[in-house]
Amino acid sequence: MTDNPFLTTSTRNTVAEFTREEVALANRNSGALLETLDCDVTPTGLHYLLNHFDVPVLSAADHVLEFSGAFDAPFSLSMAEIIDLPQITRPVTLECAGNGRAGMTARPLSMPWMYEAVGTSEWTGTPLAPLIERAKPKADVKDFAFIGADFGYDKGVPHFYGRSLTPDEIAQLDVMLVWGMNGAPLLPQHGAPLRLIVPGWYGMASVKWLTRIEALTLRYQGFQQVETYRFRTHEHDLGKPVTRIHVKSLMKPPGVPDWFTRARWLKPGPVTLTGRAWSGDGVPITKVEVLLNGVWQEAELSAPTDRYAWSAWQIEWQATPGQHELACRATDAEGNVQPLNASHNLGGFANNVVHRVTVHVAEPTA
Ligand SMILES: Nc1nc2c(c(=O)[nH]1)N[C@H]1C(S)=C(S)[C@@H](COP(=O)(O)O)O[C@H]1N2
Ligand SMILES: [Mo]
Repeated sequence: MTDNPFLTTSTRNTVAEFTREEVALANRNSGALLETLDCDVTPTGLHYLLNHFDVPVLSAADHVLEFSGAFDAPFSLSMAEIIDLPQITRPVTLECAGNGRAGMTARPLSMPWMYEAVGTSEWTGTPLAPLIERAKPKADVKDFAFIGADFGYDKGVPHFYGRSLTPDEIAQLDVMLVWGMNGAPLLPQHGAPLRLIVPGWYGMASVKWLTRIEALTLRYQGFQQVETYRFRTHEHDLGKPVTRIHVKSLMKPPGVPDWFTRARWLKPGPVTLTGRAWSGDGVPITKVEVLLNGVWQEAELSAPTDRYAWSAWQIEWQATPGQHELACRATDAEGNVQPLNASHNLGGFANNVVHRVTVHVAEPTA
């Protein structure tokens, strides 16, 4: 029994590292279970959640999407009219910009994600760009604001959750107006009855409970656009906006877990390590390396099911008795590689440090 490192209970008595507020946020905003990384499509109920305010439970029968502001031909659409528009379904990997925040030293206080704020769903809806065209934006339009039905306060500022995209961004990104997820209507927590999906960008742009698209002749100044989601190094730094997803990979934790620590127990012998890798803006993954016995080795990569969906990878490993630290890191077609150490910014955004998994390899004790 001396080789069972899971017998210790001392870590259960350590002082809580996280604040009450972080724990409460973590209870509201669940993450994906990493054991589902084998699935091309994350099972619907396991897709991560990030809801800033209270989830509005809206009625699809009464819901209206309004085009307002600097349009020459503004109009409104009911859900029945939206569902009648040309329909597309595509798998898109969505990741929260705050994913990895808890792994930063000098952890910013917000939703304390470790690795799990990512998932892939088959989103069904209609392309957004033709609808914007149909509303005829005036020549001097500089921004389109997307406003959700959820309202609350952040840093004392009351606001509806809202984000914007410029005309150039609308032209470049394959933005979808979405009402379906994995073959079923959107669930309330994922933005029912209507949301935006901005493929290739971090999740904050994919506004849920969408009620209004407003054309603006000045840049949108909403809280979620200008006050947060920026790479800031100090309080008075305006910072660059957070946009596209940074290259990343995750490993499905091999073996079985210890309930409390989640450390892994693995039998000696051959094991297939698997996981997923993705990057932003539809840039393909070109390489995934796995740290085995202290050496980075190239994994076998599968083609993704869609330009905006993650890629599966796998590699064989001969697990030898003892404690090992495994890690994976991805490279994309633009040469971006995951860093070995987390960088820091005030908001705790876009931490794409390599995923490390500690495994204990020994014969099972029962
Ligand atoms: N209206 C509204 N839209 C929103 C949010 C929100 O709080 N309110 N959260 C955003 C963030 S930060 C992310 S990461 C994604 C998460 O989408 P999901 O909960 O469906 O995974 O939704 C985005 N859209
Ligand atoms: Mo997010």
